[in-house]
Amino acid sequence: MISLRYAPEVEAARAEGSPVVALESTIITHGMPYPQNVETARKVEQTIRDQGATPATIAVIAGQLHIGLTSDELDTLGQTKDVAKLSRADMAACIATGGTGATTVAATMIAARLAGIEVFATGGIGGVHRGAEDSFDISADLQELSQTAVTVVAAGAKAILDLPKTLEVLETLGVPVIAYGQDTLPAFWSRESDLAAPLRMDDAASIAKAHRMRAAMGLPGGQLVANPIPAFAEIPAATLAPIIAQALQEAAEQGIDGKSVTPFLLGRIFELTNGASLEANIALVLNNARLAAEIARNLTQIGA
Ligand code: PSU
Ligand code: MN
Repeated sequence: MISLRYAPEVEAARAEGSPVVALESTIITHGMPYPQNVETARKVEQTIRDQGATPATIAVIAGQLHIGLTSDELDTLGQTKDVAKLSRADMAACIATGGTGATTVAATMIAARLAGIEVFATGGIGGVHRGAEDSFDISADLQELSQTAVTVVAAGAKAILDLPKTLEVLETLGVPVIAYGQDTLPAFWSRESDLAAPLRMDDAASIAKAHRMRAAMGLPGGQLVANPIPAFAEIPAATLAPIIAQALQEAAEQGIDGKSVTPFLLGRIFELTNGASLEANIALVLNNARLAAEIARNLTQIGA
């Protein structure tokens, strides 16, 4: 059995059976610049505490799988250059060789399940990239949702991706995609896309019940909750479209591939929007943290 390194507050929450929400670390190391990354991570953690749950930010540090980071660990991770970006394929190798790495959605789900954490809040999941018919670039996050029983709260998939193809793959894999409080799929920086959401739920209690029902039916895999960005922080899709097109073109011209694609695109969109994309990203993560904490509280209320 792998030994997990619990942060003191997570250990305490486990001992008393109170709700815990997992958080990823790739958004800290590869998704946002320093120092906003660390500031945001702290705000996200505090939002979860304010909602009556305990945050557990997941990362591999010097070969140890951490479930919850201390303030110092968070600060160090947020400033360390060249941290590995870990997914299902490489997390075990990183731990085995004493490495340090940040966990993507897929890797965070795996760690959360090992730690008995049922809910996870993030910004956006990885998905099917545009041009995937040639590049085959489909995030391992989608497979993970079909295998690992964690409810993931995100703001939909980013508009840098191919949203219709992402939805198709999720449907093929049998992953429930639940829009929170609306009929259309949210599109990360924008509240709405022109795609109908496969499922809609209007309260955290229903999402928690559906999570339990999947387990009762012996269905593996998690749920994707797509929570629209708050209206005040939204960037209209039409404003972003040319910026995304430019970032995608630059990625193609510079031959960016593999794991570097998503961080490159996010970085360029940050620069091209003069930081507005980051403000939006921060607002939606905080919003997702609130909903995830509410779902975690409901799961605790229902019981195992
Ligand atoms: N969404 C964000 N910021 C991020 C990511 C997603 O707003 O940093 C990260 C997540 O960790 C996600 C990963 O799991 O990007 C997907 O990477 P890829 O497309 O290489 O699978
Ligand atoms: Mn990829």
